[in-house]
Amino acid sequence: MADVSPISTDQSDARPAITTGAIRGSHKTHHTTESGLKVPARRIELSNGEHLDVYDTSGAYTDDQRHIDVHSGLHRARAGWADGRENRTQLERARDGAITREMEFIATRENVSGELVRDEVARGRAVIPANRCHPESEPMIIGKNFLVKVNANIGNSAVSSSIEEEVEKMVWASRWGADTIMDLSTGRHIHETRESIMRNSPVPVGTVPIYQAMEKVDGDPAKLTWEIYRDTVIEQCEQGVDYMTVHAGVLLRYVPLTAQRVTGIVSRGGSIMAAWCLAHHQESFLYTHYSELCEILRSYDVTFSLGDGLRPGSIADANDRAQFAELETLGELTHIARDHGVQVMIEGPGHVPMDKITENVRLEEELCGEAPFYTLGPLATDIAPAYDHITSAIGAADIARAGTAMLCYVTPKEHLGLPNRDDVKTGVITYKIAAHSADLAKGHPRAQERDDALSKSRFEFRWNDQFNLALDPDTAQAFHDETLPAEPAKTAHFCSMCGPKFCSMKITQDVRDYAEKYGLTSVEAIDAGMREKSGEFVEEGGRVYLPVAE
Ligand code: IRN
Ligand code: FE2
Repeated sequence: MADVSPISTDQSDARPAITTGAIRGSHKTHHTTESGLKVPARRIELSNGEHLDVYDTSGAYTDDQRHIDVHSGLHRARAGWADGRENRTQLERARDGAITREMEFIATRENVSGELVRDEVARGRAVIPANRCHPESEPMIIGKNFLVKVNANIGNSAVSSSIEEEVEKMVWASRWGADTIMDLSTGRHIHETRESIMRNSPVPVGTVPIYQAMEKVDGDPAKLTWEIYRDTVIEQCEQGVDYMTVHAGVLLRYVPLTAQRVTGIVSRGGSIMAAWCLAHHQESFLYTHYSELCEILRSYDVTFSLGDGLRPGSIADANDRAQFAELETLGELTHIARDHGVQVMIEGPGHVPMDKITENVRLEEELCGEAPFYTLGPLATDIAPAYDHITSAIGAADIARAGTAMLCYVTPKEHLGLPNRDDVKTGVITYKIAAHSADLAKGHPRAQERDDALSKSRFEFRWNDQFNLALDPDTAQAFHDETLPAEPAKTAHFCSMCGPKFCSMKITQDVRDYAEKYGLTSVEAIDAGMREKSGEFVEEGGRVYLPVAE
């Protein structure tokens, strides 16, 4: 359904601005760390006087009714945090035994100890994507022992959308809970689009630099060179990109392994690198210049997201030789990057039937030294174009439960077109469901608080609280109001689904009231009620079928 958006992009004057406000029923609050850092949270106020604070990714955009000037960008909160340690990455600092400010911030945000954060980063089991040139971002962590994260892809293509629209999509995605966004823009104004996104993004931003390098050679992969690619990477590091997809595992000898596949190579970056290797009959320059690339990323503390250029693009191709051969190479590259002090995560599939999902996590952990896994879905079936946010959320929930640290969302437009703002929201909410379901199943200590609060409000017919605690309060209320729009219905002890007489929750509450009245427990109350009924039954002759009154 279409949203009634509190965000509007005002382009009537020369300076484009984004007007935003709090998500309904909630406001921004801050938790303070030991050394005084302010960590944002979203406080949902309940009608019974209680409140619940939830993880908040929306940045300054929900502080209050605000006008954010797209040109001047967000406050550079993280500037100066490195304290003269600009030459050390989070991984190196963690190995030194230091708890950085980013780690301290994250510990409060995730409700864990700073030492746990440091230890997971030092082992390479978690990453903190935080380029020093992106001081506007709020630190977050990606790792299996933390909350499962969600990435939203945005970006224009050669054929549609403007810079403002992309900034608005970024704001919109983080508003609904995207933990990171990736700018996959191609076409013209790629640098300017990214600059606007970087300066206005409260969440880490990822890119795939090979896309921009391709623009520089007019779309002919054979013309790509290491030098063009390297300069593109440096340009993006300077702008503050926090993590980069690098398809360095697509080796020349792996390309023939895809020949018999149903869908060949479906990765954009993977197909570009395969085309380059075949055209030159040489090993990929990403692979041969990998150490140099590590040094560049290290000097900005940009995190590698080693790309799955040979991921399966169909159920038929899942877990095949090409996919796992590339994964072996990604393992080798992980260890090289870590030796350079660079943080690494590993991208994963794709399209995978549910019985083949766990094997992906097991192998990735084994081959890549437990580097955080970051998967695209996977889609658990191929048969539902237009519903691939759902086919992929099924796989995503399963793979996250098995240990995937971050999920790359899929929108309803997957395989069909470029997502608009509504699709972005649908994709993010769908993936928050998958991620949170995994958090519950993994026994994350605080995950269930929100479920309990919502269920309690549902049982007590506090409708507004139920809406406000929902991942998407606006749609929850709109669906309720479709049938019962009047204000008294917000306190009514029924909804239009079952009506007043058949509401199971209403009946359960009647049972409890009866119990209280007669001083019984609920079980006794049901028992007493039953005996009363059976007494009536016997009194009336014990007949199952009563004669029709004449
Ligand atoms: C995530 C996991 N596997 C792939 N991804 C995302 O797909 C990746 O992070 C990036 O956003 C996009 C790259 O697509 P190609 O170039 O591999 O198709
Ligand atoms: Fe696909």
